[in-house]
Amino acid sequence: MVSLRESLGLPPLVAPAEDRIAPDVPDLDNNTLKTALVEMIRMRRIEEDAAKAYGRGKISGFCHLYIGQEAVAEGTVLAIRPDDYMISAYREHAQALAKGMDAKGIMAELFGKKTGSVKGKGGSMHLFDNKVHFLGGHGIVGGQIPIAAGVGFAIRYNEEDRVCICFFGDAAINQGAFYEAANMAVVWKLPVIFICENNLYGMGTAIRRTSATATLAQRADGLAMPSAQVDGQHVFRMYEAVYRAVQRARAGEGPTLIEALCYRYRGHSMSDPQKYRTREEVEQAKEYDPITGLQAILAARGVLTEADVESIEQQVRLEMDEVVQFADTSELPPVEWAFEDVLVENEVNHA
Ligand SMILES: Cc1ncc(C[n+]2csc(CCOP(=O)(O)OP(=O)(O)O)c2C)c(N)n1
Ligand SMILES: [Mg+2]
Repeated sequence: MVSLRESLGLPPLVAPAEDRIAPDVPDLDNNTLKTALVEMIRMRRIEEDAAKAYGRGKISGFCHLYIGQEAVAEGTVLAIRPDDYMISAYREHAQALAKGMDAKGIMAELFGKKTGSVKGKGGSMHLFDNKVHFLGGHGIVGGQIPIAAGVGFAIRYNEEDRVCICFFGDAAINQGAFYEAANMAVVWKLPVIFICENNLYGMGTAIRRTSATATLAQRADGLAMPSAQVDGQHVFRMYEAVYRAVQRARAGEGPTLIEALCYRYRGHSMSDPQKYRTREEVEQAKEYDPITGLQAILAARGVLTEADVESIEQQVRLEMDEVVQFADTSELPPVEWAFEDVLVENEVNHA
């Protein structure tokens, strides 16, 4: 039987002991990689806890989980600076955490509490924190893409050397907004890195039914934009691709499109019967889990034992228990807050 990886045209995985970062990209030391592993475990646990809280009726409305796609966010963060921008769609909790947003603020926002990152008024799809340059959380498919081009324009206008990372899904690349914004980004050489997370489905529709091109990376060809299709389940491959794109962007050479092949283990949102795929397919995708993949590399290098992993798991569990407790015991925002922060002049800081 053809494996999921083969069907995607991905090269075979390198043995963990031999797995290295490409020579043209700065290597990452073992401590950085250990921290990356901790961050990926935090991403997964906060999402698992969000799922549990959703089940207990603590979170209302939509809630889209990122479980399985952690290497895309972490590989990206490893290749950028804290002052770079990041903007995303509604599957953004883990990306917000990776960018440095406070876990308590994220969970409290999901719970709709006043201590949430946007005071409980945005919810799951609208996480935002200017302090760490995370610009949302957008519910309209593709809506964040032109905003990213605008951020890129502002960076150039202000003569800064920052970049803007723009995440969006495989379905979002079919939005006209992508082509309009991407074209301007190429013409004006804007420092935007477009990262299309191809998790193979847009809600319940498989990518093979909606794309005539073999890859989504090749959509950039008609725009004269450099592009690459990468293994988004592997933190090294993501880091390399984003690093190269960031180098180009900071050098004033303009945007790149990165197609990150990945897979979401959970449904599109919390209420998804998943009739469009088989259990076997999901199980196959899990064989290349991004977290166990990095763990295996660190173990093969002798820098991480099973006991270390257990202790990381335990620490993250304690952290997330506290995070959920914080969200649960926080108060709801008062009704009057609904009329505040609507316009910029109106902004009220309740911190
Ligand atoms: C403009 C617009 N059309 C339709 C929707 C409904 N919708 C929400 S998510 C989604 C699928 C998007 O899939 P993809 O871009 O692949 O991202 P993923 O959910 O896989 O992360 C659709 C059609 C929407 N939110 N906005
Ligand atoms: Mg998708």
